[in-house]
Amino acid sequence: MDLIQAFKFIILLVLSSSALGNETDAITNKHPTNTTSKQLLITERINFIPRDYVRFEDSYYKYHQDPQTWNEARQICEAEGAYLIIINSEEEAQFLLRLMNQYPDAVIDDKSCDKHDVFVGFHDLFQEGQYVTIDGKSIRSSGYVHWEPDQPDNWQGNENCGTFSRYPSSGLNDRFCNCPLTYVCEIPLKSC
Ligand SMILES: [Ca+2]
Ligand SMILES: [Ca+2]
Repeated sequence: MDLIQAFKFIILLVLSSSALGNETDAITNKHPTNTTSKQLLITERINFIPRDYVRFEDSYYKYHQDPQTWNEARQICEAEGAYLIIINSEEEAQFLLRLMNQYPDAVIDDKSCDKHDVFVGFHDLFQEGQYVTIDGKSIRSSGYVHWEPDQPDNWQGNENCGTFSRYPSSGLNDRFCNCPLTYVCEIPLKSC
């Protein structure tokens, strides 16, 4: 090995050592030794969040642009380890509004019955007029019951599935379950 080759070898050694150090730091940051078991569970849970979910406070959310019936939307959310969004506060409703506004009419499939509405996780399928969330609680106990004007109206005696509208005013509505709409799935960190 001549002098130039020896010099290149030393440079390579230094670079390799530096790269390994960075990788080790990344692993250490991912699983810090002083992390509590609950924090570690949440960290591991985050690693399993499906693609395209975005975080707001204690949940992750995904806006699905492909319109589906309410029941199909519910099942797709469940298949992703999520549930059809349950709105629990005005803040969460405002976040949902901002999320929906990122998807203008032009990017939503024309099969949507209303490009201003998304399906959310409540219904009155069990008893007319008794609105419950998909986890079986009364909508009042969810913490957010802000209906659009003149809603719910059970239009044509057959509106039983929950929506949230972004236009003309934001709020809840009851709509036909089988008329396809876009929808939002939610994965709460609290379920860890
Ligand atoms: Ca109804
Ligand atoms: Ca209605």
